[in-house]
Amino acid sequence: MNVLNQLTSQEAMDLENKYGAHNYHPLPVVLSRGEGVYVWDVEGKQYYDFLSAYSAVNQGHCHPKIVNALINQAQNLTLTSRAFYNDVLGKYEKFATEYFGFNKLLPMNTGAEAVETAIKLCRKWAYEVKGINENEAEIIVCKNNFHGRTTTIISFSNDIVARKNFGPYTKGFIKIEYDNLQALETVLVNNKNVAGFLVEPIQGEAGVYVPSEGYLTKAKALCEAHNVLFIADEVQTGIARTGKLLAVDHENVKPDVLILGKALSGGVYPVSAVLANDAIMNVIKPGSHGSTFGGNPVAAAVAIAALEVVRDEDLAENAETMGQLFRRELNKYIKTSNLVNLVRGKGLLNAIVIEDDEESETAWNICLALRDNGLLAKPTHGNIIRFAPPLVITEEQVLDCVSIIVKTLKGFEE
Ligand code: IF1
Repeated sequence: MNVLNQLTSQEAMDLENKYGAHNYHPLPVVLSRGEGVYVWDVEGKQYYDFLSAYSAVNQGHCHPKIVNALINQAQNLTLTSRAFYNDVLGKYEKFATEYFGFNKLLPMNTGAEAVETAIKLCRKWAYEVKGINENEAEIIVCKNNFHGRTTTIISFSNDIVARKNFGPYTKGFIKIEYDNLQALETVLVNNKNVAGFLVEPIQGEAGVYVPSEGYLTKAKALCEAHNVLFIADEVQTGIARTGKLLAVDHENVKPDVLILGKALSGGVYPVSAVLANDAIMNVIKPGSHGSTFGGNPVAAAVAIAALEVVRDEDLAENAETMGQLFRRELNKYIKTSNLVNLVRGKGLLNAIVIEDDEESETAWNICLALRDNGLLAKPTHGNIIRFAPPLVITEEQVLDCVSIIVKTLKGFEE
């Protein structure tokens, strides 16, 4: 078979199963094109994308402005490494630091790399500025967190599948309950070696857990009172996903360290970043951190375009409005349903909780039926389905999708 021949869905799945590591269990659908809120499979069937590549495609699939930025830069200069300067990185760093309100940006590629970078930055600041004894820094994290899949990050995960048999694990992390200020304060009061608090403003993978109103504000205040860095992982919740540019903006909380990824590039290229002010970022000196592709000209050009699209197309406002419409319309069904308990979320990061246990197949089976009805979504657990369409979705499309979702769910009602 000539690999350039058009594959059938089954042929494509067979190739992945035979030649690819089995580190995922994808929904059985083979996509070959994306545009805006739509994707098409190899047989030409159209779907609404309600996952958005885990919130990396907030600007819509293959946004022309972002793709053109990729093409134009790629025809001039793709990669110099940071051994030399290039004529795009500084422009991007200036644009992005002003866009988010920080002095400096450290460019990386994946979300996990940016989280790792933030951990290193926090530790180095703790030793060289706060004065914690070397190798004794602790970072507070939340149970049911998801921050990526590197060895250090899974060391503080409580997801058995994500961490089993990957030890020995990295030390220096203290786990507390999410959305529990007393738990945070207790650790801060009793442990003088705390360097930072790493938190998702909304826990995405855990099932779109939105913390209590004021949690982020009070957590930040507790961190300030104890000279501990508040580190916001906005890889999934950032870039307008929750109805504000950042999820922390719902409470006007300014993190000491901001972690971005995914939609920072509109899903066109791996781009992530860590932002902080000079008092923190200046502990990083030449040679103390780096990456071959981090800050490359293509990433910089794509990220500028992706952020301009968010601003120019008012995507945060649209996410807020369309998210309210989505939850309002879905709740009309939920209040009559004996299958779905609730819908929760902010902006266009939402999830439904189904009356079933975490290990059940119900959510998976519902996603298979949604696929047959022209909408793609993925469960986060056996009883939770995340719904996160691109932020360019229109009112008409939201209403169409709610009707698809309701029709599908009714097929599973007792
Ligand atoms: C997978 C989850 C989502 C993230 C937050 C850092 C990262 C992620 C808050 C790391 C990445 C992705 C990873 C992907 C599935 C997806 C995911 F299900 F894993 F948890 F979105 F919820 N911080 N999340 O959500 O960024 O290194 O992947 O670029 O690993 O299966 P990355």
